[in-house]
Amino acid sequence: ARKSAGQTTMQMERTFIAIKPDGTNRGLIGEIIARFEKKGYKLVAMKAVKPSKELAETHYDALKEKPFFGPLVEFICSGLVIAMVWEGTGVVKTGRQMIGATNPLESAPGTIRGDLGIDVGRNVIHGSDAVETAEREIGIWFKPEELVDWDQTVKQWIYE
Ligand code: IDP
Repeated sequence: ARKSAGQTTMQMERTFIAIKPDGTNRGLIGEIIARFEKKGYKLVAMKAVKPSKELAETHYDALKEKPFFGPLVEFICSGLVIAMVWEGTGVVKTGRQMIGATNPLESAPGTIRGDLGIDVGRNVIHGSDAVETAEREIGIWFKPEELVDWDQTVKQWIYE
């Protein structure tokens, strides 16, 4: 937990963010990373992967009864995924707000999905929905030693 003036309850936390194969194919990697960077969040890990079926199925385990599970897993495994861990105050919830609603047609303009997508099955990006989910997903995609311990030296200009 981080304490600063006027901000005593928000947590320094981590979230798992992944740019899906539609996002990487469409050349949106830089645009998406830029949004998290400019916000002030700290990049803790990043890698380019073409996920195995096992990895995709484990990641989306909670959705295995859904009719779209098969196509979803196939889609995630179909190309390049940029897997990332971002850190900062409230990054799980704020990251979800920056990403927008699951269906891009219902995502507000200004959000990543609202600005960059149309179909729910091609919604460009994944972001963890809770702190516990984030911990689980980070553990699925990254080894502990892949999480980089570094000092974001501008933090005094981001946090009061
Ligand atoms: P989230 O990604 O916004 O957290 P979830 O409900 O966890 O949304 O669904 C995971 C992913 O499954 C979505 O991002 C989307 O790619 C896909 N998905 C969700 N609902 C549908 C659907 O009705 N049809 C096709 N794909 C879907």
